[in-house]
Amino acid sequence: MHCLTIATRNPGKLREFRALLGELPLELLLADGMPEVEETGTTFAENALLKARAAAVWSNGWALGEDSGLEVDALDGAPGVYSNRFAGEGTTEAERNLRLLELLAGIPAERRTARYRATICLAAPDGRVWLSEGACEGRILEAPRGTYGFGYDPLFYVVEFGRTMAELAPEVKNRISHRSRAVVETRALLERLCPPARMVHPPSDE
Ligand code: ITT
Repeated sequence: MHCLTIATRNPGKLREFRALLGELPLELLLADGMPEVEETGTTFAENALLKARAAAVWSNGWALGEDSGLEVDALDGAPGVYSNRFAGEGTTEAERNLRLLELLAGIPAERRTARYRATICLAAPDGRVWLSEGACEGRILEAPRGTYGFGYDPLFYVVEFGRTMAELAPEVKNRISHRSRAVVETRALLERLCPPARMVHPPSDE
């Protein structure tokens, strides 16, 4: 394997995958021009599988799909797999954050517990798939803070750091996030599938 197609239209995710997988001897490709995959699954795993398989078929190569979202305990786990659409199709990140704040209005800090979840699917051109999962615990603040990251990061407070995910430098987010936890297994698998090319030294004249 030399190339891996990343099946995402989300630039924030893509940036993170580039950082998380950047050290592998692998060319990461965009699924540019691939028809949009309808996310009909009801779990992160089902949707990750749909995206990865579609990209493996489209590129006739190896592909990675990821589905992720925010689970808020006071909302019985919503928005979950609907994190990108729960305020309506085509809404902006700011509108979704506002909607989340409206839904949580009046709920005290200790009941605003939440977690990010991510499931990554690696798909081979021959139809084999591998799934891995990661989660990251936090709380939803009452107002956004910070400018790094994307999506719900300005509202997602990481207790151990006393900051929102959007206040943490990207390197820190990439050590603790749901995506970075899910990618550990995927990266180990990719390392086995594409070991670094061995350095071959030409015979020396001396
Ligand atoms: P692709 O399907 O093209 O990968 P998407 O943004 O539609 O992009 P999902 O369907 O997996 O991806 O939706 C995930 C949503 O969950 C995402 O749009 C954010 O709103 C939220 N989310 C996931 N991971 C996040 C993160 O690290 N930081 C902030 N929000 C995140």
